[in-house]
Amino acid sequence: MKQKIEAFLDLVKERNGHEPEFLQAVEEVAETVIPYIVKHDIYYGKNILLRMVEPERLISFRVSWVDDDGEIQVNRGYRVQMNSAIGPYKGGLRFHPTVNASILKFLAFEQVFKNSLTTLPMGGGKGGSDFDPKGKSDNEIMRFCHAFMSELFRYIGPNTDVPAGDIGVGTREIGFLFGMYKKLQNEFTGVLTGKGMSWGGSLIRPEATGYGNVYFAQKMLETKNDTIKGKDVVISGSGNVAQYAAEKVLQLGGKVLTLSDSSGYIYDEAGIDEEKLAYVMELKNVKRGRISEYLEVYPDAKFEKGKTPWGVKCDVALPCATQNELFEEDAKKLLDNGCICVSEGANMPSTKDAIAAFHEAKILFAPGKASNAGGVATSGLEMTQNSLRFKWSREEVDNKLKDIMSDIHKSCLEYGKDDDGYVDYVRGANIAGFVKVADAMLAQGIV
Ligand code: NDP
Ligand code: 2IT
Repeated sequence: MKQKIEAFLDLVKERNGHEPEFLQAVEEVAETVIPYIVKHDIYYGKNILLRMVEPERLISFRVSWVDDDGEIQVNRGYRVQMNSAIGPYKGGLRFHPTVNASILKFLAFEQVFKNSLTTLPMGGGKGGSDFDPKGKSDNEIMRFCHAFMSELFRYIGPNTDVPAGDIGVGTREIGFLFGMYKKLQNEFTGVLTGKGMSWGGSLIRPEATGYGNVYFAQKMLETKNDTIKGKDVVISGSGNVAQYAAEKVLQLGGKVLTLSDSSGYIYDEAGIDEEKLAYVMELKNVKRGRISEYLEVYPDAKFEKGKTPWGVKCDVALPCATQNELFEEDAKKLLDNGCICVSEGANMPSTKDAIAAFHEAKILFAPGKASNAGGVATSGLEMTQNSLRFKWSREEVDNKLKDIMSDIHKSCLEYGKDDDGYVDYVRGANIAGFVKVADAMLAQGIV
């Protein structure tokens, strides 16, 4: 088996040797899915996984725009259309200086499995740009978004490819992107999700990734007859996912000890309560400030510059910032401090060695493609509402989100239970996600 996996990975490395994040994501899937393929004749010998690691289409384009000083700026835009076997390509857009083909291919690849797990008919894609939104004026953001969409619009559509937000892309950016798409196509359609509430957005979409992650953690804890209530929770990030993960933890009676950004983390021993979280939301979403400014209002908290929060003692850890932000040594610190549950809000935040440490200690560990799927699932619900020209209530969407997270949890149990009863959620999510896409690919022939 080891040889089969290595032979496959060698092929993938040959073609993508310069793409470390993509290879990392593929390796994790290959190690769990190839043993399953080998045992099932309908999948064996069809090179399905080899087909799945090759994007159906990878688009790269120039984005030129003019900054507030009148200087011409040039960025690179991308869309990776990874797999459309079960529905239109679907996945976010990331604006961050680190964006490159490797990062977007890893994200698009993960998205294929994640979207399959949601039970909704969505293929996988991802896109974005190396544009850095930090420090840009609203007008610069608008000009960049308009320039980006003036090329991307050719490749997307409500039945073709439906982008949404990710790091650096929130409701403001989706608004500017939608405005340009609508102007160019002269069509008001659900071509993007994460739209504002007065122009086709879904209630609960802003909250969905963070809420969904905590619903998933709650499902995992239930398997141990436990709950979030009374738990000390450490969260990384302070953006969309982190904020609403924190909100849900508080609603369920947990205590939030940390938040972070790329400059460091804050630790508030007394707990970040509703009032403090409202301050963080205003600081990050309106003032677009740094998390260290928390101390200006709450001086009893500590700011640890340049560090991640994994050394803070906790019961539950929710990595909600970015990929490869939790290493083996961090996993060991969490385990030494008695952490019993790690549920990923970000995409691939834990390294391979960190995951191995969690598995070895047999704690509850959920990979992002399962635990952060609530965001894209609610995007799927936004697409449905747009097609129906209808709007569901907050409660209706939230209940559907809860049901979907519970179904994803069940799928992980179905494919991830070891003989001793321990649940390997990585294996469970990968195989469950794979089966649905592979069946559709087999039915559709070699295309
Ligand atoms: P935001 O842009 O709203 O927030 C990102 C947060 O992560 C910020 O606090 C940011 O800090 C921090 N961060 C970003 N890059 C780094 C880095 N290199 N090192 C340390 N911190 C970093 O993005 P989201 O909250 O939407 O996304 C967070 C994660 O969740 C990503 O992995 C994304 O792919 C994933 N995700 C998002 C979904 C969504 O619906 N939005 C759905 C599913 C997954 P700073 O401000 O300093 O950059
Ligand atoms: O990683 C993700 O799932 C997202 N950024 C959300 C994608 C979406 O289409 O809502």
